[in-house]
Amino acid sequence: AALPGLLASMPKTELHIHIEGSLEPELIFEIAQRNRVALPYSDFEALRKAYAFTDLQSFLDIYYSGASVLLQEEDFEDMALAYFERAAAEGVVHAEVFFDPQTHTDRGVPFATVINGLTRAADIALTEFGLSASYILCFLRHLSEEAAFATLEQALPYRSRFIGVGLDSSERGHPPSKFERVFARCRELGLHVVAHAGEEGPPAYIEAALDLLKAERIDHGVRCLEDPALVARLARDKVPLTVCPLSNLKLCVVDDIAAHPLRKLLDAGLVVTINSDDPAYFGGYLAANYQQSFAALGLDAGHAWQLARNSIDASFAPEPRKREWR
Ligand code: ES4
Ligand code: ZN
Repeated sequence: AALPGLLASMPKTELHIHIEGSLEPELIFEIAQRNRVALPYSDFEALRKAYAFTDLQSFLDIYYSGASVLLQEEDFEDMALAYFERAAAEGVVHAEVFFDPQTHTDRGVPFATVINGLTRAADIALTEFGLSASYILCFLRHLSEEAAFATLEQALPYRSRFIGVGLDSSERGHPPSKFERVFARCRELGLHVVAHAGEEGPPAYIEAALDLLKAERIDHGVRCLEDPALVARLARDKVPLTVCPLSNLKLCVVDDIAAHPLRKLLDAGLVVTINSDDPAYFGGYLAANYQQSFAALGLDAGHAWQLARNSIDASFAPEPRKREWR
């Protein structure tokens, strides 16, 4: 009975959140108005009604159009600060936050504008909410490796403002092999490496993310269950999976939250974490992801402590900080 309270209050990290996916319809309209950007919806309620997705691509189309209102440093700051405030209220002590610079630089927004706004929000989150935040720069995999290299070049003057790189956007048809060289360069620069794999794509993309990109965590990864040898490898090597139950439901990766493989992944001995992915689009923040999964799958307080512990262990935070949270 006390489980929902525990899930919302236990100290935990969030390791799979796209900051552009935290942009609520109300804030999209507020920013659109002040930037005089026209939107193809009459108001925020009409926009929210359009959030009915059939697969990853149907979501990405509307996600990129929502992000098109972001023009000024303050827009990025307001977006991230709103997320940090909600996350801190749900027991999040540390967040490793994805951002998609190409979504903005391809519209003419300078990389500096994006990273300056995000950095200011993270600084405020630490002082106001005690939440430490780091950023992970994601390359859009539907774009070319050349475009990823150009983005890395633009980001290098701000190397100290992000801790790693990731790979997101349309998975099918865009295997990790496409980005092998740019990720090798990122590793030389001392950046952490993660990658979305096995959300819609096959288990072979998870293997490729590990073998070719040297990914330290796999984002989603739920389709690993189709390959028992891969599951054994992920368990043996303690490769964390950043699983996003409500995302998988809304993007029709699973038909029903009760059919979500979270429990199977845990029972297989994997380092599973729960995350919100794009909470403004998928109907809930981190606590809702925990609560709905726990209710549907019959998980208990033991699972809760294990998942919170995994989220701390799987983070890139310094070991002394981790000890404070455990
Ligand atoms: C994403 Cl759910 C998901 N998958 C891949 N790329 C993404 N970008 C934002 N959300
Ligand atoms: Zn994601």
